[in-house]
Amino acid sequence: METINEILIALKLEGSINGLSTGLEDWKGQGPSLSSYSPVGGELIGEVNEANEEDYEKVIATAQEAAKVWRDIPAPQRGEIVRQMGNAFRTYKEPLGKLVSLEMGKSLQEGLGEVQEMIDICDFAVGLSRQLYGLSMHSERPSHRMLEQWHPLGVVGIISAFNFPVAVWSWNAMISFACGNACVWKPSEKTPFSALACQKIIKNVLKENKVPEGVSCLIIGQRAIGEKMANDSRLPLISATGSTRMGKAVGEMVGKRLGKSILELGGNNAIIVSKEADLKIAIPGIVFGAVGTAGQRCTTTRRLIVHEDIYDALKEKLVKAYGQLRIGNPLDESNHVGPLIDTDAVKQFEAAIEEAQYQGGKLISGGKVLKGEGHATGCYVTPALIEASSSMSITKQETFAPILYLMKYSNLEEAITIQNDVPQGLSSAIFTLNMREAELFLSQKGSDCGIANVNIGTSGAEIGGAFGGEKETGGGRESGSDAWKAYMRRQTCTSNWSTELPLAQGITFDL
Ligand code: UN1
Repeated sequence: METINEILIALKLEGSINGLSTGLEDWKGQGPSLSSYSPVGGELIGEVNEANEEDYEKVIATAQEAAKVWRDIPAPQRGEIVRQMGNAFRTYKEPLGKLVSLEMGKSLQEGLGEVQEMIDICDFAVGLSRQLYGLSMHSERPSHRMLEQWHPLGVVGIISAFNFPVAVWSWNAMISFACGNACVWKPSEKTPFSALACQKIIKNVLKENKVPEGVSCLIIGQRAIGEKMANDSRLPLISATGSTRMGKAVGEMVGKRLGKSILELGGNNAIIVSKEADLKIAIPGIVFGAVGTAGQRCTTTRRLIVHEDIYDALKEKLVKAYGQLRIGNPLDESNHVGPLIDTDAVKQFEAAIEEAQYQGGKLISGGKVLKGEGHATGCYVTPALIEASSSMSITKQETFAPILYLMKYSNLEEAITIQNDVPQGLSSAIFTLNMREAELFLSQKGSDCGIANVNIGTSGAEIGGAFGGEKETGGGRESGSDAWKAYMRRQTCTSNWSTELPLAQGITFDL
């Protein structure tokens, strides 16, 4: 296996990484030093300086200047530059995917998948750059033309989480670039090097195209930097991904200054398994949804609502599947589950399992912290299966770890009620071959989530759809479909080419 240095060399980051890459050539952060350790084997990935107050001001000013140049470049030409960014991600897919795996702890397949998601959103944004359509309307006044058009917002602030260190930023940034905005990105302080790698790749493309590098700015720091961004009216839009607690704070700060926000927050996603499900596809869908990324996706399957007639059989199959899971170094492709991000996350995993048992749940598989060779960081756990009831309050909380609560239902309406009866509303799924059940689940009486799947698990959404959820998930939409509209401002234009000045609503005003 390659060492960290070899990966960084492949990314051409070695030697140049010890500085904050902000869009200002060779400028370094002047704040305290931040060390990034891998949860895989505890190795130090590198150290980087956080931004201080002065750095923050420089970054915002640089982005503002760059935004003025960028917005004047025709959208399809901006799209061409985004196309080149996609190609650069293709070139660096392997080392970047490995760095993501190493720094965040997800499996190599998922690290590579994350980079693929970045490539895909670049392709989407290229097409979008020729499709930023507005409508035209018929004016009620003669010889008047009415239309709406979309303009860039300026500088967009992106706050991203550790669990998708690069892909979620790219959903926002690539769409935002096509829309004509500059971006300031605050990545998670737990994964700064994955962000630095992306920034370096992007900067090179901007440089080659002779456009200001400040179109893509990075700012590394802790919560205080995120708060500064949320309160900063020079950032008309803040797109934030993370916990509901964080999102409520950001939403409040942005709301106070009447800014715009896109919030993509916690999920508590359930799969309903009907007695008419094809278990051959349901089992891998459930297991991948629950243990993929070690249960640290916002789309992770956290609750399983199973028809009583098949409950025992399904439970047996799941216990067997969980027993076969290999937990260890995520860069070793024979392992299914890597580490949690840090030992704090492990403590939360243990506390939730203890609480679930206290509330009457029964642990039927996993739930242990692994120690010893290959698991020395203390971040590796065996995914937990817990028999539970929907009335247990712990099942209504998002614990960012691989814990799956199993529950029984007797009719589909009841299952849908259980599925919706949580504060979060991100993703949901049903496994059934019964068309009436599937349609009820997708109807207005069905799932109340932003994502509703049939015969597919809750995680692994494609970039072409709008991504996000309702209730405490925050209501924002990112990525595909018409999510781009949130990154632009709409302008309604009415133009009079007559020789009169008729007023709307038939009002007369004679002088
Ligand atoms: C997240 O966990 O914040 O749908 C994003 C999925 C991925 C994205 C997850 N495409 O699971």
